[in-house]
Amino acid sequence: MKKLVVFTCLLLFFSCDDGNINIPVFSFDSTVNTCGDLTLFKINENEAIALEVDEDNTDNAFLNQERVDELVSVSMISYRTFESEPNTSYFCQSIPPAKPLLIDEWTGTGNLYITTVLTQDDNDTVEELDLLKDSDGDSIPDYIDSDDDNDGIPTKNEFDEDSDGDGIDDYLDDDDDNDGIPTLNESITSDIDGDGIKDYLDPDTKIFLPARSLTNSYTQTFTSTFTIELLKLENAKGETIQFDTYNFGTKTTTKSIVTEL
Ligand SMILES: [Ca+2]
Ligand SMILES: [Ca+2]
Ligand SMILES: [Ca+2]
Ligand SMILES: [Ca+2]
Repeated sequence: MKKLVVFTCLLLFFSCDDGNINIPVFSFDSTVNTCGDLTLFKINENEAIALEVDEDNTDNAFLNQERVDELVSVSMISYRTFESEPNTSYFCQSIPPAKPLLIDEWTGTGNLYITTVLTQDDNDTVEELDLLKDSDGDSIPDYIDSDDDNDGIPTKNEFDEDSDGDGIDDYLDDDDDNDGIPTLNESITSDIDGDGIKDYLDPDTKIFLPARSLTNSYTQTFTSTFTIELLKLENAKGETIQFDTYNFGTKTTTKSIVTEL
């Protein structure tokens, strides 16, 4: 992990007043890991950078909210080099483990800004670009409606079929066999006349049942981008690492929303 000081000078952000320092690579990919409540960290071989956000993140509440370039208070920023690569649980322990051996540590300050973007999708395989379209009129737009015709059969299970040939695909057809009884009120499991066709797809079978219960499910994805302005880190020897703007990286969290209708 030793690098020549000339190299560090080329990187511009290290101080160059020491001819024999353990110069780190300071090269991380963009994926931010999290631990506890709320440590953000990245590990690249024998180096790691971590910071502690001074916020409550119980149930991912902090990560799961939209924000634009919001300044967030930070209680710790630390950059460490090790004798060997630490595992991902390293920063998840209140007392740092003895191994791998810490070679050096830079701590300091910076202004952390977070932008979190929310995207939502029902993952029903239908491309639903019109965010206002609500095919079944249940006030849930198609792109987050897992059952676009409210017939009790998820869109992903009846996509791109037109069982009764009426020109309406099953996922938008609330009477899939065109027998006048809504699919929601026919059995989707029984084949009462034994002809190999389930009742809800069999126009010969007309048995009106109480409506099956409806649930809606979709996924919320929160993508947080972390940027540190005026990052300044210093080790015990007074060597510094500085960035005007350091792109700390991104963290994606997902949340499943399930609603009984
Ligand atoms: Ca809808
Ligand atoms: Ca459906
Ligand atoms: Ca149809
Ligand atoms: Ca029917």
